[in-house]
Amino acid sequence: MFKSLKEKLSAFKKKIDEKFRREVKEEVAEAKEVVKKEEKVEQRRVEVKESEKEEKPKKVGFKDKIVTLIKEREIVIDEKSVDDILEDLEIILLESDVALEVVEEISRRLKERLVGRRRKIGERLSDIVINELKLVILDILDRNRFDFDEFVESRLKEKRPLNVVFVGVNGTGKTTTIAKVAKRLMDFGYSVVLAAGDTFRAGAIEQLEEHGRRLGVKVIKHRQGADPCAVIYDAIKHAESKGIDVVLADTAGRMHTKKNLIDQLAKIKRVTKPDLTIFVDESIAGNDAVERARMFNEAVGIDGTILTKIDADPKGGTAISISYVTGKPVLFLGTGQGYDDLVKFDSKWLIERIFGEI
Ligand SMILES: Nc1nc2c(ncn2[C@@H]2O[C@H](COP(=O)(O)OP(=O)(O)OP(=O)(O)O)[C@@H](O)[C@H]2O)c(=O)[nH]1
Ligand SMILES: [Mg+2]
Repeated sequence: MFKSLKEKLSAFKKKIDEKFRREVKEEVAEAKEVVKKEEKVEQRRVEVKESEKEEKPKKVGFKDKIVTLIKEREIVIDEKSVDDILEDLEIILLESDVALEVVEEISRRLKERLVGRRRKIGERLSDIVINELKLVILDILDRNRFDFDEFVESRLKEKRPLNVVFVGVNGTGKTTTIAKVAKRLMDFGYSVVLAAGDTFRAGAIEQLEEHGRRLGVKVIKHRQGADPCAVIYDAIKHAESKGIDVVLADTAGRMHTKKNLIDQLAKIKRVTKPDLTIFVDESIAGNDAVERARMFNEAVGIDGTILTKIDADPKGGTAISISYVTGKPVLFLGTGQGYDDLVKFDSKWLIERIFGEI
């Protein structure tokens, strides 16, 4: 997970350290000069005092003096150093599929936090930069907080089934994610029914039925080619009559550029009035996924995103960017093909995965 981003950040940190080592050497040389001058002055004082037969003052060692002087010395982080650092960082972030507007935001905020900041000479500049970077990204990730579990719990107090519709382009993991979410809800004690709303792709209904069979969940289906609105509507009626808590509705994958297919989604929303419309996309798609999320949100309106295939993503930029760009929260991350490979979105978890070994 995020292998290439981690490697790049490690190299970035090393580069700052090298620059910092040169700086420290210069500082140490300067400190030595200062101490030497002091020593000379003191030597003269001692000679005078000795001639006056006074008690000889206790002498502090040359080395101790340098250590103290260096430790107490502070350096102000200047704009030029920050600009150099940010130039490298921006390239890394862009190469890692962080969306341009997010790169700019990270850079701007980091600059604000670093320029003019004082650091003790013993403090590593690279540690300061990485720590501040973590805080900035954490803040960006936390902009659109949403707790799926709390939402489900509070909405179910209304005593009608919760309707959750999953949308997105082809092959990104919608159907698998529906099965994972179903499993998770059942683990929490809720009852679930699945709606086979992908009536378009051959084999899609059977695929959902197979998940239903494995998980022990009922699937409401019509034949291939039927109106998905009718399928989802039926699933809601079924849930109402049987007292089932949650309807999870599959839909056919569609490109955000196909107007007639996007219009069909708008119709599904109008007719079935979902409590949540969740956009599913794969982390490995990078800026494409972010762009698709933006366009689905503009065209049909989404309440949040689930990013799949995080386990196979070396870059991480999609996860960093998608919520900022859409203004909608990330609800879950898909971390594998198994039913339990679903992690509730947690900014700290993500930061730990990105920066853990750096
Ligand atoms: N590694 C990994 N693979 C995943 C993840 N989620 C889904 N997949 C795999 O992605 C492939 C496509 O998943 P589907 O659930 O069929 O995707 P879909 O969006 O429903 O596809 P269409 O119905 O064709 O639009 C399958 O092989 C899944 O096992 C994930 O989090 N990690
Ligand atoms: Mg599917």
